[in-house]
Amino acid sequence: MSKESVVRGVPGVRRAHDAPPILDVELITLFPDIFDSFLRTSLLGKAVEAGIVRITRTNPRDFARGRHRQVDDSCYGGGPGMVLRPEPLAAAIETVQGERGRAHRVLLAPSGRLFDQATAFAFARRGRLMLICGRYEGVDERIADLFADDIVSIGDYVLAGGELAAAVIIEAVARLVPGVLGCEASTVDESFSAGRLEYPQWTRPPEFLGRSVPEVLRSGNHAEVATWRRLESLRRTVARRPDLLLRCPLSEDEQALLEGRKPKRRRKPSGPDGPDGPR
Ligand code: 6GU
Repeated sequence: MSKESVVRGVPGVRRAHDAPPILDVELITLFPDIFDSFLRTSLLGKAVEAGIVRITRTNPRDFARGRHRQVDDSCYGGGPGMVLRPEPLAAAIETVQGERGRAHRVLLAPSGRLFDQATAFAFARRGRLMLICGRYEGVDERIADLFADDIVSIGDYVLAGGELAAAVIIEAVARLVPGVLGCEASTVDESFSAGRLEYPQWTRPPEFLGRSVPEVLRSGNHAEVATWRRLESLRRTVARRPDLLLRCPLSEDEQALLEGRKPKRRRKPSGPDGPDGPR
């Protein structure tokens, strides 16, 4: 039997010390140093140290030929800026796959489909990901054609390269992996998971710069707190992200809640939060 160890900083999670990572990310990047402090810090740093998450960085420049190890070149057809040549990227991708196996290969580019929470969940289920970071004005299209299973952007703005986008994706995906967050319930309630923004939150002190924590949150009435939070979450979504409502329209209950009407009666819940549970 293999030895077990308590994962440091992650209460209740025990795994064999030689267990494979649950999330295995291959980063293909010309600037591996960008990720140094990011990968060492906070819960992600702990998960990497504990072996729950493995991030391996590979630099295509190490596969470039010639005295100057040139990875970019001018663009066919003319135009500004440089384009990443396909050979060093292809060699990096194939070497990684030869050594550690096939991965779901994601090319990071502003021309990709938008990364969202659903994609984060899908990537978390994949287990093994390759994030290919573009740079300069772009990547030779044959890399997208021949090597990318997916092309993803993190938003409608242009970054100088895919590295920060890769960091965003790693953080969003890693925190969905069991044992990384330390509190699994927190991925359920939060913004986007149900097509709604998260409700506002407060902590101590109860009064700060003349602003008080809403009374209902200090009442101890769990049912009222839950209803209040649902309403605030809806109000926020309507005010800040009406686009989310197009994809995920208001239910009859939500409509009623927003208009201050009583929702249609549903079956009373049973269990600890039901009418017979603790007050
Ligand atoms: Cl993935 N790459 C670059 N260069 N810019 C971006 C992006 C990716 N996502 C949004 N902007």
